[in-house]
Amino acid sequence: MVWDRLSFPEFSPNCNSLLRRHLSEDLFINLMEIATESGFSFAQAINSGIVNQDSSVGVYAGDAESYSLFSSLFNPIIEDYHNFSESDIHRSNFNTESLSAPNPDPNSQYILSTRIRVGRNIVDMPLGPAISREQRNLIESQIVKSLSCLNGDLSGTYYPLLDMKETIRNQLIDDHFLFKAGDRFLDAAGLNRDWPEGRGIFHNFARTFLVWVNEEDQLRIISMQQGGDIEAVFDRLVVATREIEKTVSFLFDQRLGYLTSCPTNLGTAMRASVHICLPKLSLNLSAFKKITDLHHLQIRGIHGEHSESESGIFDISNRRRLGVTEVECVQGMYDGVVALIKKEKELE
Ligand code: ADP
Ligand code: CIR
Repeated sequence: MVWDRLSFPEFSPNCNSLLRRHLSEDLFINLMEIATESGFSFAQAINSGIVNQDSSVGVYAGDAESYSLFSSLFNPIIEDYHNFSESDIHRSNFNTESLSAPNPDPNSQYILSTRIRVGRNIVDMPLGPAISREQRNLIESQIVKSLSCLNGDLSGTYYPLLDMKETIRNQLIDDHFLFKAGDRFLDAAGLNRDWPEGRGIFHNFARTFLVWVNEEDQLRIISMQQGGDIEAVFDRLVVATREIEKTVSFLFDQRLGYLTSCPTNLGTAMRASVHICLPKLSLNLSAFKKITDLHHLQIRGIHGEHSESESGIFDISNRRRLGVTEVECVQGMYDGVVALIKKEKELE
């Protein structure tokens, strides 16, 4: 899609993005020539959703200021995605004692693995779409220094993408540990500039604790393991995030919680997921969707966002991240997974 940035963008008839839903011509005219102090323009904020007409959302923030300067577009999108209105305030509960999620599948019949991640960005820095090469590299060294302070089960090694052999990189991606290269949604948002410099992955020996550096967000702090022990995965994430917070300050807004480059990740910036095998239920899409909708869950494919399911295996995670606490994100995912397993058993 070629777009001259000063005329109202064309949307294809089958484009269902939140950008298309909420961008009126009047709004476009009001914002089209505006940019934030770090130089991130409105055109950059909406470019991904115009270039990629199959976007579900279609906008990215370049810095904290994007959320206020472009609020006439961002607020309705945020409200639509998270059901979070302008008068709402984000709440946090990142305490392990508040979660009740005993393993719903102790024999690992259905749940292959559990993963919980949070996104974080560094205070007083632009977000990835507007960051300079120097700032990105500086952030990488700051994060690597902070991660080198971790002890015990969390201690590990940082592997910069620049030095990584392609075979190793591909294996890490196939094994669900590393982000993919060349994502076209991120590319159009300016998030792949200077690739692969400044990007990398830190992980402990067991690969149960990982940190992605300078992908869509500056940090993606990840806890994951085989099977369905959701409490253990959450506990590890809480401990690791608190440890990192001792040496790095994160971008946080009173109303919107942790600030992230994609508005779907605001608030907790948490995605709690299981890879779950539901061969019978997946043949009955309306029953499947009824349960996932009731529990505010998102269905993704086996290789993450914008990928397909394989062999009846799905990535099931909390959809909302803002206006709900961290514990509520995980508890909602847990309750939904319990319901999915119950239904699958009934169909067997
Ligand atoms: P994000 O979680 O940051 O939104 P993606 O949807 O792109 O990003 O997923 C990143 C990677 O994590 C993918 O390889 C995906 O398959 C993997 N993944 C997600 N959930 C799980 C899980 N429960 N178990 C194992 N791997 C997972
Ligand atoms: C889209 O609009 O489809 C992409 N920009 C992704 C939106 C949500 N996912 C994400 O932030 N990881």
